[in-house]
Amino acid sequence: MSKKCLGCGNLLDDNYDKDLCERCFRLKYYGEYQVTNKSNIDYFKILDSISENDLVLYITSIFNINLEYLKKFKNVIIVITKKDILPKSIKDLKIINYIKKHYGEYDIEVISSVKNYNLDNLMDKIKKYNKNKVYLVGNTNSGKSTLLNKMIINYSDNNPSITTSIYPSTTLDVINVNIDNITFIDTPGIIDEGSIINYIDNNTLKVITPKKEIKPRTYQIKGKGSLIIENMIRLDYEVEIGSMTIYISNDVNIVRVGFNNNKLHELGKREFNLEKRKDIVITDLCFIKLIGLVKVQIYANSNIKIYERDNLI
Ligand SMILES: Nc1nc2c(ncn2[C@@H]2O[C@H](COP(=O)(O)OP(=O)(O)OP(=O)(O)O)[C@@H](O)[C@H]2O)c(=O)[nH]1
Ligand SMILES: [Mg+2]
Repeated sequence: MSKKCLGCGNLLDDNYDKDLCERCFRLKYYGEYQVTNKSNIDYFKILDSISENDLVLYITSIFNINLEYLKKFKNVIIVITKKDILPKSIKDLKIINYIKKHYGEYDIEVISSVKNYNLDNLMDKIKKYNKNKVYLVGNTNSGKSTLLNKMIINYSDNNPSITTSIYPSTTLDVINVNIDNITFIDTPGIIDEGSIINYIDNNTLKVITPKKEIKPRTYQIKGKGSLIIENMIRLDYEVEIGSMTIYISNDVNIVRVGFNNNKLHELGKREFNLEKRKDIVITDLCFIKLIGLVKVQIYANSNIKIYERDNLI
Protein backbone atom coordinates (compact mmCIF):
# COMPACT_ATOMS: atom_id res chain seq x y z
CA MET A 1 0.00 0.00 0.00
CA SER A 2 1.23 3.50 -0.75
CA LYS A 3 2.38 5.64 2.11
CA LYS A 4 0.23 8.55 3.27
CA CYS A 5 1.13 11.75 5.07
CA LEU A 6 0.20 11.41 8.76
CA GLY A 7 -0.80 15.06 8.86
CA CYS A 8 -3.15 15.48 5.90
CA GLY A 9 -3.73 12.03 4.40
CA ASN A 10 -2.20 12.91 1.02
CA LEU A 11 -0.34 10.14 -0.84
CA LEU A 12 3.45 10.34 -0.60
CA ASP A 13 6.02 9.28 -3.18
CA ASP A 14 7.33 5.77 -2.49
CA ASN A 15 10.86 7.09 -1.98
CA TYR A 16 9.81 9.90 0.41
CA ASP A 17 11.07 8.88 3.84
CA LYS A 18 9.38 11.29 6.26
CA ASP A 19 5.98 10.96 7.98
CA LEU A 20 4.82 14.49 7.16
CA CYS A 21 4.56 15.84 3.61
CA GLU A 22 6.38 19.05 2.78
CA ARG A 23 3.14 21.06 2.96
CA CYS A 24 2.22 19.82 6.46
CA PHE A 25 5.80 20.29 7.64
CA ARG A 26 5.89 23.93 6.56
CA LEU A 27 2.44 24.56 8.00
CA LYS A 28 3.18 22.90 11.32
CA TYR A 29 6.64 24.31 12.00
CA TYR A 30 6.68 27.62 10.13
CA GLY A 31 2.98 28.49 9.91
CA GLU A 32 3.44 28.77 6.15
CA TYR A 33 0.38 27.97 4.10
CA GLN A 34 0.38 26.49 0.65
CA VAL A 35 -2.83 26.58 -1.36
CA THR A 36 -4.03 23.17 -2.58
CA ASN A 37 -5.34 22.25 -6.00
CA LYS A 38 -7.81 19.73 -4.62
CA SER A 39 -11.47 20.66 -4.73
CA ASN A 40 -14.95 19.71 -3.64
CA ILE A 41 -15.12 17.26 -6.55
CA ASP A 42 -12.40 15.16 -4.88
CA TYR A 43 -14.02 15.55 -1.48
CA PHE A 44 -17.50 14.54 -2.57
CA LYS A 45 -16.14 11.27 -3.95
CA ILE A 46 -15.06 10.49 -0.41
CA LEU A 47 -18.43 11.46 1.05
CA ASP A 48 -20.22 9.34 -1.57
CA SER A 49 -18.26 6.30 -0.41
CA ILE A 50 -19.81 6.45 3.06
CA SER A 51 -22.31 3.63 3.47
CA GLU A 52 -25.53 3.16 5.39
CA ASN A 53 -23.65 0.98 7.86
CA ASP A 54 -21.31 3.78 8.87
CA LEU A 55 -21.83 6.49 11.44
CA VAL A 56 -21.25 10.11 10.46
CA LEU A 57 -20.24 12.81 12.89
CA TYR A 58 -21.45 15.88 11.02
CA ILE A 59 -19.22 18.60 12.41
CA THR A 60 -20.18 22.25 12.28
CA SER A 61 -18.77 25.24 14.08
CA ILE A 62 -21.20 27.01 16.38
CA PHE A 63 -19.96 30.19 14.80
CA ASN A 64 -20.98 29.18 11.30
CA ILE A 65 -23.72 26.58 11.40
CA ASN A 66 -23.70 24.77 8.07
CA LEU A 67 -25.39 21.40 7.72
CA GLU A 68 -26.02 21.55 4.00
CA TYR A 69 -25.35 17.87 3.24
CA LEU A 70 -26.95 16.35 6.33
CA LYS A 71 -29.54 14.46 4.27
CA LYS A 72 -26.83 12.48 2.44
CA PHE A 73 -26.26 10.29 5.49
CA LYS A 74 -28.30 7.73 7.37
CA ASN A 75 -26.72 7.52 10.82
CA VAL A 76 -25.69 10.95 12.02
CA ILE A 77 -24.66 12.69 15.20
CA ILE A 78 -24.56 16.45 14.73
CA VAL A 79 -21.52 17.82 16.54
CA ILE A 80 -21.48 21.55 17.20
CA THR A 81 -17.89 22.58 17.85
CA LYS A 82 -16.07 25.59 19.30
CA LYS A 83 -18.54 26.22 22.13
CA ASP A 84 -15.68 27.97 23.94
CA ILE A 85 -15.79 30.97 21.60
CA LEU A 86 -19.37 31.84 22.46
CA PRO A 87 -20.10 33.57 25.78
CA LYS A 88 -20.40 31.11 28.67
CA SER A 89 -23.89 32.36 29.46
CA ILE A 90 -25.26 30.68 26.33
CA LYS A 91 -26.68 27.30 27.26
CA ASP A 92 -26.15 24.18 25.13
CA LEU A 93 -29.86 23.46 25.25
CA LYS A 94 -30.59 26.69 23.44
CA ILE A 95 -28.35 25.63 20.56
CA ILE A 96 -29.71 22.06 20.58
CA ASN A 97 -33.30 23.28 20.43
CA TYR A 98 -32.45 25.60 17.57
CA ILE A 99 -30.89 22.74 15.58
CA LYS A 100 -33.83 20.42 16.28
CA LYS A 101 -36.34 23.06 15.25
CA HIS A 102 -34.57 23.84 11.98
CA TYR A 103 -33.05 20.49 10.98
CA GLY A 104 -35.08 17.78 12.73
CA GLU A 105 -34.76 15.20 15.49
CA TYR A 106 -31.08 14.31 15.42
CA ASP A 107 -28.63 13.24 18.07
CA ILE A 108 -26.74 16.43 18.87
CA GLU A 109 -23.70 17.20 21.01
CA VAL A 110 -22.31 20.68 21.69
CA ILE A 111 -18.56 20.42 22.31
CA SER A 112 -15.29 22.25 22.57
CA SER A 113 -12.25 20.24 21.55
CA VAL A 114 -9.94 22.95 22.88
CA LYS A 115 -11.55 22.88 26.34
CA ASN A 116 -12.24 19.13 26.25
CA TYR A 117 -15.89 19.93 26.84
CA ASN A 118 -18.55 17.20 26.38
CA LEU A 119 -16.16 14.83 24.60
CA ASP A 120 -16.96 11.98 27.02
CA ASN A 121 -20.66 12.45 26.27
CA LEU A 122 -19.93 12.40 22.55
CA MET A 123 -17.88 9.20 22.88
CA ASP A 124 -20.76 7.55 24.81
CA LYS A 125 -23.19 8.51 22.05
CA ILE A 126 -20.84 7.15 19.36
CA LYS A 127 -20.51 3.80 21.13
CA LYS A 128 -24.27 3.39 21.32
CA TYR A 129 -24.40 3.19 17.51
CA ASN A 130 -22.10 0.16 17.60
CA LYS A 131 -20.56 0.90 14.18
CA ASN A 132 -17.14 -0.14 12.92
CA LYS A 133 -16.54 3.01 10.93
CA VAL A 134 -17.15 6.57 12.09
CA TYR A 135 -16.60 9.39 9.61
CA LEU A 136 -15.94 13.02 10.55
CA VAL A 137 -17.59 15.16 7.91
CA GLY A 138 -18.25 18.89 7.57
CA ASN A 139 -17.06 22.19 6.18
CA THR A 140 -13.40 23.07 6.08
CA ASN A 141 -12.28 24.65 9.36
CA SER A 142 -15.21 23.27 11.33
CA GLY A 143 -12.75 21.50 13.64
CA LYS A 144 -12.85 17.86 12.48
CA SER A 145 -9.13 17.14 12.78
CA THR A 146 -8.80 19.01 16.08
CA LEU A 147 -11.59 16.85 17.49
CA LEU A 148 -10.04 13.60 16.26
CA ASN A 149 -6.64 14.57 17.68
CA LYS A 150 -8.32 15.22 21.03
CA MET A 151 -10.06 11.85 20.90
CA ILE A 152 -6.70 10.16 20.22
CA ILE A 153 -5.30 11.88 23.34
CA ASN A 154 -8.34 11.05 25.48
CA TYR A 155 -9.18 7.54 24.43
CA SER A 156 -6.05 5.86 23.02
CA ASP A 157 -2.38 5.38 23.86
CA ASN A 158 -1.21 7.08 20.67
CA ASN A 159 -0.05 10.61 20.05
CA PRO A 160 -2.12 12.99 17.93
CA SER A 161 -0.53 13.66 14.54
CA ILE A 162 -3.17 15.21 12.30
CA THR A 163 -2.32 18.67 11.00
CA THR A 164 -4.78 21.41 11.97
CA SER A 165 -4.75 25.09 11.07
CA ILE A 166 -6.78 28.25 10.72
CA TYR A 167 -6.40 27.98 6.94
CA PRO A 168 -8.93 26.24 4.68
CA SER A 169 -8.33 22.74 3.25
CA THR A 170 -5.78 21.50 5.77
CA THR A 171 -6.79 17.84 5.53
CA LEU A 172 -6.45 16.62 1.93
CA ASP A 173 -7.50 12.96 2.01
CA VAL A 174 -8.97 10.43 4.42
CA ILE A 175 -7.03 9.67 7.60
CA ASN A 176 -7.88 6.46 9.48
CA VAL A 177 -7.43 6.29 13.22
CA ASN A 178 -8.20 3.36 15.50
CA ILE A 179 -9.69 4.12 18.88
CA ASP A 180 -11.31 1.45 21.06
CA ASN A 181 -11.82 -0.92 18.12
CA ILE A 182 -13.62 1.73 16.11
CA THR A 183 -12.07 3.16 12.92
CA PHE A 184 -12.47 6.92 12.93
CA ILE A 185 -12.03 8.51 9.52
CA ASP A 186 -11.14 12.17 9.18
CA THR A 187 -12.10 13.70 5.81
CA PRO A 188 -11.17 16.86 3.93
CA GLY A 189 -13.60 19.69 4.68
CA ILE A 190 -16.18 20.83 2.18
CA ILE A 191 -15.37 24.25 0.79
CA ASP A 192 -18.14 26.83 1.02
CA GLU A 193 -17.70 29.21 -1.92
CA GLY A 194 -19.65 31.82 0.04
CA SER A 195 -17.23 31.87 2.95
CA ILE A 196 -15.33 35.08 3.52
CA ILE A 197 -12.15 33.05 4.07
CA ASN A 198 -11.86 32.56 0.30
CA TYR A 199 -11.61 36.30 -0.28
CA ILE A 200 -9.18 37.61 2.33
CA ASP A 201 -5.44 37.46 2.90
CA ASN A 202 -3.81 35.34 5.62
CA ASN A 203 -3.28 38.24 7.99
CA THR A 204 -6.93 39.23 7.84
CA LEU A 205 -7.86 35.58 8.39
CA LYS A 206 -5.87 35.65 11.62
CA VAL A 207 -7.72 38.76 12.74
CA ILE A 208 -11.21 37.44 12.02
CA THR A 209 -10.66 33.96 13.55
CA PRO A 210 -11.93 34.07 17.15
CA LYS A 211 -9.32 32.62 19.48
CA LYS A 212 -11.13 32.98 22.76
CA GLU A 213 -14.53 33.79 24.17
CA ILE A 214 -16.19 36.45 22.11
CA LYS A 215 -17.30 39.60 23.86
CA PRO A 216 -20.41 40.48 21.89
CA ARG A 217 -20.60 44.12 20.86
CA THR A 218 -24.02 45.67 21.29
CA TYR A 219 -25.07 48.87 19.58
CA GLN A 220 -28.25 50.68 20.54
CA ILE A 221 -29.62 51.87 17.24
CA LYS A 222 -32.10 54.59 16.38
CA GLY A 223 -32.78 56.21 13.01
CA LYS A 224 -30.13 55.83 10.34
CA GLY A 225 -26.52 54.84 10.88
CA SER A 226 -23.58 52.93 9.44
CA LEU A 227 -20.84 50.62 10.62
CA ILE A 228 -17.63 49.69 8.86
CA ILE A 229 -16.29 46.25 9.78
CA GLU A 230 -12.52 45.73 9.42
CA ASN A 231 -12.51 48.11 6.46
CA MET A 232 -14.09 45.46 4.24
CA ILE A 233 -17.78 45.42 5.04
CA ARG A 234 -20.24 48.24 5.41
CA LEU A 235 -23.57 47.92 7.17
CA ASP A 236 -26.20 50.65 6.87
CA TYR A 237 -29.27 50.41 9.10
CA GLU A 238 -32.53 52.20 9.45
CA VAL A 239 -34.76 51.56 12.42
CA GLU A 240 -37.21 53.39 14.63
CA ILE A 241 -35.50 51.95 17.67
CA GLY A 242 -33.69 48.70 18.35
CA SER A 243 -30.38 47.06 18.99
CA MET A 244 -27.73 45.15 17.16
CA THR A 245 -25.36 42.66 18.81
CA ILE A 246 -22.38 41.51 16.79
CA TYR A 247 -20.72 38.16 17.53
CA ILE A 248 -17.33 38.54 15.93
CA SER A 249 -13.68 37.99 16.80
CA ASN A 250 -12.58 40.45 19.51
CA ASP A 251 -9.70 41.55 17.28
CA VAL A 252 -11.92 42.85 14.50
CA ASN A 253 -12.17 46.59 14.21
CA ILE A 254 -15.66 48.12 13.94
CA VAL A 255 -16.24 51.84 13.54
CA ARG A 256 -19.41 53.87 13.33
CA VAL A 257 -19.46 56.37 10.48
CA GLY A 258 -22.08 58.88 9.42
CA PHE A 259 -24.83 57.52 7.18
CA ASN A 260 -23.78 60.03 4.55
CA ASN A 261 -20.17 58.89 4.53
CA ASN A 262 -19.64 57.17 1.18
CA LYS A 263 -16.97 54.70 2.25
CA LEU A 264 -17.27 51.16 0.74
CA HIS A 265 -20.51 51.95 -1.07
CA GLU A 266 -18.94 50.60 -4.25
CA LEU A 267 -19.05 47.01 -2.97
CA GLY A 268 -21.83 44.52 -3.79
CA LYS A 269 -25.02 45.49 -2.00
CA ARG A 270 -27.45 43.17 -0.16
CA GLU A 271 -30.74 44.40 1.30
CA PHE A 272 -32.74 42.96 4.16
CA ASN A 273 -36.00 44.04 5.73
CA LEU A 274 -35.83 42.24 8.99
CA GLU A 275 -38.70 41.26 11.18
CA LYS A 276 -38.20 41.03 14.89
CA ARG A 277 -35.60 38.62 16.28
CA LYS A 278 -33.57 37.75 13.24
CA ASP A 279 -29.85 37.23 12.79
CA ILE A 280 -27.82 38.25 9.83
CA VAL A 281 -24.94 35.90 9.10
CA ILE A 282 -21.87 36.96 7.17
CA THR A 283 -20.38 33.55 6.42
CA ASP A 284 -17.33 32.80 8.60
CA LEU A 285 -17.03 36.39 9.76
CA CYS A 286 -19.85 36.99 12.23
CA PHE A 287 -23.49 36.83 13.09
CA ILE A 288 -25.49 39.83 14.08
CA LYS A 289 -28.50 39.61 16.35
CA LEU A 290 -30.97 42.33 15.50
CA ILE A 291 -33.85 43.49 17.63
CA GLY A 292 -36.47 45.79 16.17
CA LEU A 293 -37.88 46.15 12.67
CA VAL A 294 -34.66 47.01 10.94
CA LYS A 295 -33.88 47.84 7.33
CA VAL A 296 -30.32 46.79 6.62
CA GLN A 297 -28.10 47.26 3.61
CA ILE A 298 -24.82 45.41 3.61
CA TYR A 299 -21.99 46.18 1.23
CA ALA A 300 -19.39 43.44 0.78
CA ASN A 301 -17.47 41.47 -1.82
CA SER A 302 -20.36 40.03 -3.83
CA ASN A 303 -19.07 36.44 -3.54
CA ILE A 304 -19.58 36.39 0.21
CA LYS A 305 -22.77 34.66 1.31
CA ILE A 306 -24.84 36.86 3.59
CA TYR A 307 -28.21 35.63 4.83
CA GLU A 308 -30.82 35.96 7.54
CA ARG A 309 -32.01 33.30 9.95
CA ASP A 310 -34.01 33.09 13.18
CA ASN A 311 -32.13 34.29 16.24
CA LEU A 312 -29.72 31.57 17.30
CA ILE A 313 -29.35 32.88 20.83
N1 LIG B 1 -11.77 27.92 19.77
C1 LIG B 1 -11.78 26.72 19.23
N2 LIG B 1 -11.13 26.53 18.06
C2 LIG B 1 -11.17 25.30 17.52
C3 LIG B 1 -11.84 24.21 18.11
N3 LIG B 1 -11.71 23.13 17.31
C4 LIG B 1 -10.96 23.55 16.26
N4 LIG B 1 -10.63 24.85 16.39
C5 LIG B 1 -9.82 25.65 15.46
O1 LIG B 1 -10.44 25.66 14.19
C6 LIG B 1 -9.45 25.70 13.17
C7 LIG B 1 -9.70 24.60 12.18
O2 LIG B 1 -9.49 23.36 12.82
P1 LIG B 1 -9.21 22.02 12.02
O3 LIG B 1 -9.31 20.91 13.03
O4 LIG B 1 -7.98 22.12 11.22
O5 LIG B 1 -10.50 21.99 11.06
P2 LIG B 1 -10.90 20.89 9.98
O6 LIG B 1 -12.38 20.78 10.05
O7 LIG B 1 -10.13 19.65 10.17
O8 LIG B 1 -10.47 21.63 8.64
P3 LIG B 1 -10.10 20.96 7.21
O9 LIG B 1 -9.06 19.93 7.42
O10 LIG B 1 -9.64 22.10 6.38
O11 LIG B 1 -11.39 20.39 6.69
C8 LIG B 1 -8.11 25.58 13.87
O12 LIG B 1 -7.55 26.87 13.98
C9 LIG B 1 -8.47 25.02 15.22
O13 LIG B 1 -7.57 25.40 16.24
C10 LIG B 1 -12.51 24.44 19.38
O14 LIG B 1 -13.14 23.56 19.99
N5 LIG B 1 -12.44 25.72 19.85
MG1 LIG C 1 -8.85 18.67 8.94
